[in-house]
Amino acid sequence: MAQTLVEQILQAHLVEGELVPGTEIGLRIDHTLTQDATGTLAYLEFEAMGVPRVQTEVAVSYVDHNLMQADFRNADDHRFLRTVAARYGLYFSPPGNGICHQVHLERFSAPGKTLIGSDSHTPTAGGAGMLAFGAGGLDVALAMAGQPFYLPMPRVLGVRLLGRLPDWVSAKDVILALLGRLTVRGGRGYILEYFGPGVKTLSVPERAAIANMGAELGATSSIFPSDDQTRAFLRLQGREADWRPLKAQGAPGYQRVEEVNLSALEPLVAQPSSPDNVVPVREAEGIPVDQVLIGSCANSSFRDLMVVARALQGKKVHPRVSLEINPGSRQVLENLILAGGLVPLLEAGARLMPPGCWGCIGIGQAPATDAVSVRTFTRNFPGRSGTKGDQVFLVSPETAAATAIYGEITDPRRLGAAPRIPPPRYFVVDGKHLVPPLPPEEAARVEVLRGPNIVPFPELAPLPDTWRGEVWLVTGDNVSTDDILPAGSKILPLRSNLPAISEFAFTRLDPEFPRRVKGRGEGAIVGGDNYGQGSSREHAALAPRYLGVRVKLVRSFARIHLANLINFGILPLTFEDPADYACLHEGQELELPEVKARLLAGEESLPLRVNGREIRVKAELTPRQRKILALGGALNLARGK
Ligand code: MIC
Ligand code: SF4
Repeated sequence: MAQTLVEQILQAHLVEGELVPGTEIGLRIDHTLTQDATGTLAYLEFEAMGVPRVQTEVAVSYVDHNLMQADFRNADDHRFLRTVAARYGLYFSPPGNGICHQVHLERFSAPGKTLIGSDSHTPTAGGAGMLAFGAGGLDVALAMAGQPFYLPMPRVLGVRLLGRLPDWVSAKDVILALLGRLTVRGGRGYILEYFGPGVKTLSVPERAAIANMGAELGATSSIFPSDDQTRAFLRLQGREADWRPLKAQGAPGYQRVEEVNLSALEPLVAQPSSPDNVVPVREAEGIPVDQVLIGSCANSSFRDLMVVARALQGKKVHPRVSLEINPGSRQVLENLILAGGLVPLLEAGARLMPPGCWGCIGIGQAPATDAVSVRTFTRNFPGRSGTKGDQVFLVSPETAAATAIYGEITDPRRLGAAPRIPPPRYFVVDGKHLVPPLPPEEAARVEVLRGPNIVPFPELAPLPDTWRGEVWLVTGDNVSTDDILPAGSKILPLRSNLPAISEFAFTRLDPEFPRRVKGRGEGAIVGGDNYGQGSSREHAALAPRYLGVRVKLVRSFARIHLANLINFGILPLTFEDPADYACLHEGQELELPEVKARLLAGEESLPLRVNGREIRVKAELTPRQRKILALGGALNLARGK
């Protein structure tokens, strides 16, 4: 029978529903991952469920996002995560081990398995044939508790790869080409399945870089077949036993096909301030640059850092430029050193950070005022770097290296012969700093250590029969979760302290928002298309809910944020007539008459009174989601309230 690779894996993990696009399916989850910034809340939620031990084959708690430990709060979070892992049967990856997606790819990825992670770039593991999804922390907590992961059955977009990448063009350029073509909304509702003769020319780390930034397309996931390249990668990792071949069967019916001729690609750049604002590097050449950052879960593999090392060998970084290297993992760093890649980087003038996310999420590395920053990272949403009015360009490691040398955006093809990076003769496999799960009897004796910054999960009130509130904010299109609840070094230490972090909700759009709405009952946010794109942080749902936001009325939602809103009892509504968006203004009185009963009765079209006038809004929700919303949140359902 003809079947896509995606359908095969979904079929093998299906516990509820049918593989009909648009309907809700429930999947058995094999692996989970969390990172520190989303993990603290995820484990508070897991604890609230009262399950004695994680139920998945593999569950890993990574510490990679906020490594600054500027005061006790961050260090308390790390200690909490370490003791929670020991108590509940998880692996723990301590600070310095590396970025969750890179380490998971190296040490745990397994073709054909499912993974959910409380980070939007979890689909990175699709580079090794895993079906991996980004999700809110509560969904990850539920999966750890043995519950299915629910999602709308995606469509499958086949991406046929032809040819072979030319010199100085790399995986990042493939995904930037797709972003330029499809935009940050173009992948919504789809899993991207790569196929065709070009696939075998790409190594697993290259495939992972492409799968990683499928998140920027808004895609549900991305996946590559498992073939000889996958086997070679797992062999290098000492895990060949985890390999199995996997590909689409027969002539599968992709709901849509895009073709990318790798041979015809050239170096590309995403200009400020959206990952889909893509042009050829040659069109941006000559822009003076102050900072070049190399790293992130998209581009910090051994291959990527070696390319930069070889390109910089015997050269010097331009005096205006601060070049900084954030390796993806300890293993990457060790192999870089062994292969002779580190000294050329340091000699050229690069600054080395320990493995981790760092400036990608605004932990240090903020650019100067009006400075141009060129990064191999994933996202360049406005202000995400930590500097207001920032100008962040996203590029491949090759383009970043050329730019660091010339001090202006430079097409790497100017550097002459392209470096060849053969697989290393000696490859260090470093798993010894991953703390394995404790046996159950020992785990039961572990005390979970909480500092004063770790505040228990709040009680969330159920939905009233009729809801009344006010429009508190009207926003535009493509609002990201970085706009809703920013990250950065000031706010990240508050991820386990909801009352404190809620003081920052929407402050990027309106600095007065929290002060203005507090104590005024409940309210609504109005938005445009692709509302809530970007990060999976559930704080972007929970913090507004804490302030009283109960309704979000938008043109369309991004997938993970929509799931998070439902999990925390925020009604996600869309306009029946999109023109009504223009009639909504801050301060208007809203009423959703008998909303609870209507929701529970399955009504898809609801009346909404705006200052007494009635419009119709859509509630496209499954029975499970309606129940959660009526109860005020998914945890209330899980606790059997
Ligand atoms: C991101 O890249 O935006 C993050 C920081 O990794 C987030 C998670 C978070 O906000 O903690 C993500 O991608 O989900
Ligand atoms: Fe970390 Fe950046 Fe990757 Fe998010 S996108 S996981 S912040 S490296």
